[in-house]
Amino acid sequence: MNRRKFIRNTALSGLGLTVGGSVLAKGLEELPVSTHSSEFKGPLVIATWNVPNATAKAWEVLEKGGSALDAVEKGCNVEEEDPKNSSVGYGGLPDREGIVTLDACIMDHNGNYGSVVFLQNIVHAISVARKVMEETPHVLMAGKGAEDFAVAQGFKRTNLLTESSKKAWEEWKVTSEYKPIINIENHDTIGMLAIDKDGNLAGGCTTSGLAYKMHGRVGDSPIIGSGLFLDNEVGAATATGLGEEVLKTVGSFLIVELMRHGRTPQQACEEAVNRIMKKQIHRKDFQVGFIALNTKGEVGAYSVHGGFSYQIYQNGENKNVSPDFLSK
Ligand code: SD4
Repeated sequence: MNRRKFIRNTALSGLGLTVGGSVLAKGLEELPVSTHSSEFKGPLVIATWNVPNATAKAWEVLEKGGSALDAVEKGCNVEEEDPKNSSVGYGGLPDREGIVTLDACIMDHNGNYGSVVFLQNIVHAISVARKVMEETPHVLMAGKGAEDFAVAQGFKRTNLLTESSKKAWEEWKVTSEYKPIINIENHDTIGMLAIDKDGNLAGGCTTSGLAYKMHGRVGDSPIIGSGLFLDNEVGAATATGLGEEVLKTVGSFLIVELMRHGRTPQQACEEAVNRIMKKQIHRKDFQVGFIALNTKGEVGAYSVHGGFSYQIYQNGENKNVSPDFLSK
């Protein structure tokens, strides 16, 4: 039994959740690695927005034969520590009280998931989410508890509010007008999906959420099925944009299920955007964008408005693509 399984078994017993040694042990066995056909276009990584440094980092892992899970974590870490990315990690724009709160999640090919919401003072939220997944019996931790857990796991406390985010917030306070930003050019919430040489999928999503949100607000990004979902037998999807709309339609789960029923990643992304906009015919002032990947390594992307882009690193080439969109 490895350390992770040991900790998890111990913790589950502590919670009185042991359901009989053999059943539990069996339930925690790794699932078989998926096989893939000659049509396979991987390994590859895709990410929301114009994030060449993040996909390059993820590709470095994939190229050496590393796992999709390590690739998405390392790739997302690049944006989390970049003070110029004002939607993620260090330098992320704060809420209306001037406090930076982070949401992040990660998912592996066995369907394991870990998430942190309303996390403060820790740069690498996605790495804390991975620790939740691998070192605890839980899947989602919030706020102060998540922060204390991160510190106990060796993460350093850091003030995430940079001078430039503070200045932007102070300027915003002059009007305090709250309206969703359509696109933050070049950088935004990072949702990343990867498939490794073994055909295994992983995904991660990390964000400081909507700028000037209400204190305590949590978006779609850390919520399984909304900001991120994958099924190793089908594919993966992730979202960016106005989280409330993605949450209401469970967008990423919807895309994976549509792919399960035969849609291409592109068709599935389009249907998810259409599903949102069908209920929002009078409201076109917000952006939502999805990207998706299937087990063959085919990709798709679609958004409500133009201006959305995604980054893809495949066959040694790192490029930014502007996908089609609904509102023309
Ligand atoms: C949220 N979906 O918190 C995130 C924000 C985002 O592009 O993706 N912005 O609602």
